[in-house]
Amino acid sequence: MTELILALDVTDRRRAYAIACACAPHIDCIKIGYPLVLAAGLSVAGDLGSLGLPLIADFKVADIPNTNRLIAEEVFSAGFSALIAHGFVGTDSLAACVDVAHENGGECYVVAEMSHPGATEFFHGGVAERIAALAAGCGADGIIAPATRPARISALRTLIGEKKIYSPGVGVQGGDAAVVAALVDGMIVGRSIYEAADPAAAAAGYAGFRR
Ligand code: OMP
Repeated sequence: MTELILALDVTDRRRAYAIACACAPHIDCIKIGYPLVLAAGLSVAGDLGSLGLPLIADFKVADIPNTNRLIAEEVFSAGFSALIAHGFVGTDSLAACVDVAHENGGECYVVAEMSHPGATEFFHGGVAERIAALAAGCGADGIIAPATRPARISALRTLIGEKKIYSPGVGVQGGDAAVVAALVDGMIVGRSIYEAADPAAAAAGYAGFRR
């Protein structure tokens, strides 16, 4: 089934928890990253973890293998179930994240191609394809691919076998949920839910696209 992943990029801890609680019945997973963790501290993972949903750490980790390992260990010690890493840093760095994830019973997702307009400045000419192949070769659990370019999702799908695709860019960035839901394993939606007048209703609306 296509999952609905809430990207909870708010910077107030109580607001984050309130939105997560309201949306919880309609979502499959919560993703947080620098905005909330820098504002509220890593312990916010404990608050959100109490809801019983998988929790993704979107730190787009991109460092040398030893530093990646140290970051990933902190992430999984804090209670996250998955980590997002960059692949352009190379096999050894990515493998460090994948290894720590799996040592902890967690998952690692690799950014293959980003969703914003500027991403095309560097993610072209086969770069995304190479990163997707690297992710599969390293044993990562899936890739991140852009909801804003559905054709690219389909192209990258051919390179990763049974690995999952999580896709951001639905809603505010222009991605069409009806189109994307048919192509991916998880839709990542942020502002279109958490900035809505009624986040729970918005989440329920996106949940309706799950297949
Ligand atoms: P909204 O644009 O508000 O729906 O949020 C999208 C979420 O997905 C944010 O948390 C972004 O940081 C994240 N994201 C992208 O938007 N584009 C990408 O290429 C990759 C990510 C990501 O790794 O989650």
